[in-house]
Formats: sequence, structure tokens, C-alpha cells
Amino acid sequence: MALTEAKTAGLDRILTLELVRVTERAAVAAARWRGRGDEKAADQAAVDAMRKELNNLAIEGTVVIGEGERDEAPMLYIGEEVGTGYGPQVDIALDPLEGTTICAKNLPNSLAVVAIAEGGTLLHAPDVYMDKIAIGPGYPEGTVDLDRTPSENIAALAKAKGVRVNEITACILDRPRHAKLIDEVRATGAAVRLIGDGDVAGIIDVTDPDATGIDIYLGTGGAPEGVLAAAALCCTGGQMQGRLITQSDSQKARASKMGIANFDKKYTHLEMCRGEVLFAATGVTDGNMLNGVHYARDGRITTETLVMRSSKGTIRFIKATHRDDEKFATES
Ligand code: VTB
Repeated sequence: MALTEAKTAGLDRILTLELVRVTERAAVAAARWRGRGDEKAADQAAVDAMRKELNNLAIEGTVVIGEGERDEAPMLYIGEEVGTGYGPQVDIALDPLEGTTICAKNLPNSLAVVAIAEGGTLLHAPDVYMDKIAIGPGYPEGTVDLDRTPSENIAALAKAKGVRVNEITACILDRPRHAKLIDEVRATGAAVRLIGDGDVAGIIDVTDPDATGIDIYLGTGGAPEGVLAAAALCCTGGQMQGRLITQSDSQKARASKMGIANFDKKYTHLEMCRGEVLFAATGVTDGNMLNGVHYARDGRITTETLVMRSSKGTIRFIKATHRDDEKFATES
């Protein structure tokens, strides 16, 4: 077996379920901060917990999408090496608490998220905005396109789905910058689901419209979150495109530093995530697809995790109950 094949096989076999522990632990830590109005504390708790569990994995991992640049000195910074150092060389994209504000406000859909990919296969996205569009699986290639208008995309999607336009729902981040987009989508007759934060969950939602009620994701959000969502779509199927928005010279410089030469390139999810990838997300607050962390009166903790791998397209929902032991002890 060639070395790369061996590494890929290792990625599949050993890590899929191991990854669940990583997001479970981060989610439980963050969940203790739900509704307490302290985004920083919630995020820090998730970061600390995720880092501990990642360092138990038998990987030689490098964080490529993380909590920030090394000189800002966060933990899980871009370039940080994680894992035991014995195992496959992998790229790691993570967001220990996707939706810090929604967690702090105890609103739906905050997640602990991580993706592990073969080394060198993930887009190194700077922390700038990305224009995104995504739909679920089962539609012809090219049904929607970032370069078409929202009205054209909604009409094409309705046609491909075989429904009227007013039966389509688009998920959009509730931001002033999206006012025109929201008006245009509503003018087509389609409905808009506005979310306060958490566009990774918003994009995953398009992969199961029957469960979530969301058919398409539109608008600009964080580029790192775009790569995480792309990793999820590589496992579930579906179509996604993203384009970085680099306005200032400093944003362009950051993108260049990360190896991006063409700032206007339109990436498909398969170009953001070019190889075998594993993806896991655990609910922190209750959401459309995953329940959040629940604490029972007998002291047990319940978590729900979505874990998937791109090679076989296996999608697992893992509901786990845990004893509230030292693993979950509050770190601060
Ligand atoms: C999104 C969303 C995140 O940032 O990417 C968004 O997924 C984009 O940034 O949960 P703005 O808040 O500036 O619009 C978050 O809301 C927070 O990281």
C-alpha cells in the first residue's frame, strides 16, 4: 500500500469515532456557559476542552483553521501542532464554539465543530468574509451559482426541486449588510430564515430540508466557517461555492500569507477541502439537527453529535450519555 493510501486508511478507521470525543468535550464545557452572557468565557472553556481531547488523538495534526494567528497567542492557533505526534499527518479545521453569541444568549444552533483532513488538503482561509451559497444533495450540478442573482438561484432551485418558489426557504445571517439580499429573496416569494450567528449550522441545514425546513444558504459569513461547512458538505453531498472578500490591503496580505494568489477565485466545497475528510459537530444549544447538551437530575450528561466521513459518505448521529466525572470538570 502506498504511504498516502495507508495514511488515508488510518484517517478513516481510527479517527472517525475518536473525533466524537473531541467535540463532545468542547460542547459540554461550553454548555456550562449557556445563557450567562459571557461569550469569552464560553469560548475559552470550549477551546481548553477541545485542545485537551485533540492532544489525545493519535495524529500528527496541524491546525489550519483555528482560533486566530499565533502572535495573538490564543490556544488552537493556526499552525499549532496537536495530537500525540504518532499517527497520520492531518490538517485540522476547528471552531470549538461556533456561535459564541448564541451560546451566551442560549439561543438555538451553537455547535462545537472539528474537521480532520489529509495533510495539505484544506484551504487555508484567512479570517475575512466569504460570500457563500449552498444547497443540499440530489440536485443537478450547477443548479445554483454564486455568479447568478439570488432570484435566478431561487428560481432554478425551485424548478429542480419541483416546487413553487414560495415553497423554498433561504437561510441568511441577520446582518445589515444582507438587507438588499433579504429583500430580493423575499421579493421572489421565497421565505427567509434569519439566523443571528452560526452559518456552519445554517449550511449543514440545507443537506436535510425535510428536517430543517431550509433549502438554500445565501450570504456572507466568516471564511474559516466556510471551510468547515465545505468539509461537512464533502461528507453529505450537496453543492457549495465560496469566494473570499478581501477588501483592504491588510486582508489581501493575510490571504497571500496563507498561500492564496487569486483573491477572486470562486471555490467549490471540493476545492476548499480537496481530500479525504472527517467532520464532527456536537450541539451546545438545542438546534435544528442536533440537540444541545442536557444535564439530567441524576448527574448524567447527554450529548448529540453528528460525525461523518467523506470517503464513504457515512453519516452517524451519536447520542451519548456520560457520567459527570473529572473529564468534564470545569477547567476554570
Ligand atoms: C458567521 C457565523 C459566526 O460570524 O460566520 C459570522 O457563522 C460572520 O461574521 O457564528 P459577522 O458576525 O461579522 O457577520 C459568526 O457570527 C461569529 O463568529
